[in-house]
Amino acid sequence: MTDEAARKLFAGPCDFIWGASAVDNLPPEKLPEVAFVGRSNAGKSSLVNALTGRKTLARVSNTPGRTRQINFFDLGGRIVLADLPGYGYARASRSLAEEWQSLIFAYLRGRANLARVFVLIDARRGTMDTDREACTLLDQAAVSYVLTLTKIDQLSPGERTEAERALSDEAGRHTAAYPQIFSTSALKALGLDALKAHIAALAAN
Ligand SMILES: Nc1nc2c(ncn2[C@@H]2O[C@H](COP(=O)(O)OP(=O)(O)O)[C@@H](O)[C@H]2O)c(=O)[nH]1
Ligand SMILES: [Mg+2]
Repeated sequence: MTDEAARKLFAGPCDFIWGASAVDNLPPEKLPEVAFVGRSNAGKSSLVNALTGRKTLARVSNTPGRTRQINFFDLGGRIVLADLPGYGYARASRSLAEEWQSLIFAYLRGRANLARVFVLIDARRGTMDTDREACTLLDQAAVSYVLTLTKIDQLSPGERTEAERALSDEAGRHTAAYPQIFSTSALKALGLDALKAHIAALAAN
């Protein structure tokens, strides 16, 4: 898979195909699938939009926790992108366990066609306890994932180096995490080609 082929895949058609708010209502597992997970406001929807060159494909919200279902997008009939609800959104009455484990974790555990998960970390905040919990769940389910910094445009070069080093260290502490991390900005279109190449390599031919 060349970079050119990856660019072509992401420049082609990408369509919303399914929204699921319950784990018994997921789309057929016909194509390989990659999922974007992370805290509310981590930049999941923005990254999906930036990768596919669509401004409003995945809803970008200023209100944390607004995306309450799993949104599925078909990319060129070759791979499905899944934009998941954020797991950091917890009103006092609704614990992380409820929000995350009922839908997200059931999805992550049971999805046979799930080829890769991207765990998005807001570069300004770094890895938080809920991120580590999510990573541990993925470790236990043996679902392979890549830790991915978002919003790196918000950091100075020095801060960026430090954030990347810290996240690489974090990756080293998890059994199912890729040792290599990604570093991205949806706003400034940084680091997107590496992500596209990684996803394109998983796409069906
Ligand atoms: N500066 C900057 N802001 C971003 C970037 N990506 C997302 N945001 C902002 O972060 C907020 C949350 O983004 P969103 O994609 O809705 O996050 P989600 O809840 O994880 O889907 C929005 O206000 C976005 O405009 C980025 O690369 N750089
Ligand atoms: Mg979102």
